[in-house]
Amino acid sequence: MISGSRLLDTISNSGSNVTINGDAGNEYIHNYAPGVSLNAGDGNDHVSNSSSSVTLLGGNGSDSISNYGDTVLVDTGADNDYVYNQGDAVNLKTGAGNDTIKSGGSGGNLYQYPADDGHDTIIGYSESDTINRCRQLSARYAPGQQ
Ligand SMILES: [Ca+2]
Ligand SMILES: [Ca+2]
Repeated sequence: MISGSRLLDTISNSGSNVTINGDAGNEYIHNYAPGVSLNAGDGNDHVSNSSSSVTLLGGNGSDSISNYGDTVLVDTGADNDYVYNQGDAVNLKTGAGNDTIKSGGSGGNLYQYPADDGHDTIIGYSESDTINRCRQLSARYAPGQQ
């Protein structure tokens, strides 16, 4: 278990199968190892991941999440979040707030938008992606970068 303090922190992890918990402050959290569960907690956090089989939770606050790993679960949590995804087979779930997802990679992603919780935007939607419950969705069907 790796935990941040209430001040601005930078956490870099290269250990597999660990849990990383940010605290109430604004953190920069970088993960380079597989099997990691990462929760940024409250605050406006910057999260990046480059490994597979990882869970990324933004928590409260306006978070910026960059994912380059495959088979990853991203849950933005509350508030207005930004996700940049280059991974494949990624499960992207947006919470309350107006979220923006910019996605590339070759696809196979699942976008989950709980209804009535804000106005979300996808950029880079791919033909092999799936969208669930897109009631508030404004999707621009621009081709994803390969
Ligand atoms: Ca935090
Ligand atoms: Ca959030």
